[in-house]
Amino acid sequence: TNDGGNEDQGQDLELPLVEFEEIAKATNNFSLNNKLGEGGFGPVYKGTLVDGQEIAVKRLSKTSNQGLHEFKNEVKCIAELQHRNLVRLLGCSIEDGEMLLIYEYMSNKSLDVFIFDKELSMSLDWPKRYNIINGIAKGLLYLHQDSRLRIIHRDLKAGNILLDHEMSPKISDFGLARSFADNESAANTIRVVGTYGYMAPEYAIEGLFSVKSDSYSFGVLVLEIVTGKKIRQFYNSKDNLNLLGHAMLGSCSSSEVLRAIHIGLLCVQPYPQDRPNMTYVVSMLDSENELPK
Ligand code: ACK
Repeated sequence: TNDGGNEDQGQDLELPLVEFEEIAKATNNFSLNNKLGEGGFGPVYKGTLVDGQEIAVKRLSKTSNQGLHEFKNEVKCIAELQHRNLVRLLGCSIEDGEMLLIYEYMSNKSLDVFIFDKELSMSLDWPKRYNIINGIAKGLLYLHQDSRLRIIHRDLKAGNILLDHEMSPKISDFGLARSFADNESAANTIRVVGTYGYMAPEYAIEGLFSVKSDSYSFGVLVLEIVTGKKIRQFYNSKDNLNLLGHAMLGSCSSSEVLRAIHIGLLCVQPYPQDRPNMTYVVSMLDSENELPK
């Protein structure tokens, strides 16, 4: 294993090709017959390994330098990650300038499809929704907390949450993720990447990202999962969000729903210092107790 030392974001990465040699070989045999859609880097295909395992393959278009940097960043981050709520990277290969990332296949696609499709959303009952919120929180806590990684996702959204056959959520798409050093709690960037509507105000406006900017995106996501409404479109309209929040709080009785709405509203507060971190969120979600005042 490599213990990394100081993370240098710009530094070149040695791709873990050795461990993945076999998979890289096997990728010669998969059929890239069906395209699943366009991801952050380029097209995503469904494939099958020689042993029959279904996979999702992200292909990086050769032309984009920026894409190359993000590709390397994603590999670097993901190669080290193992958690039940993160999409597993199975391997990668670079051949003739073409780069492929091979992931486990998530048969139920993305949460974005599920929540906003009229028929599919009916199958998402409240226990499933709560389980999804819980899983996303745990995956995000792992990213933030793992002492080797300390990763800020920066593009958490319904489209980046994939569902497996049991409807367990897994966070995907780490191309925009950044590690941060031990003594750092926030960092600045001039290249703001992510998705408007899910972006914390300080990140959208000043490029300031931290675990608390991920908390904000998580809050938007939670409110979307609970309400089935595109909360991202209420962006920049704090009054609307508050009104909506109060309407939601007034209209439900289950204590778990109330807890989720409460957490969502805490997370979308305008100032990062007022938002809870993921440790707090996970403990609230797990707690049987009354909501704090
Ligand atoms: O919402 P979707 O069906 O789920 O469409 C997008 C598309 O590829 C572009 O990102 C799908 N996708 C991405 N990764 C995977 C995966 N590991 N398993 C299944 N589908 C995936 C995503």
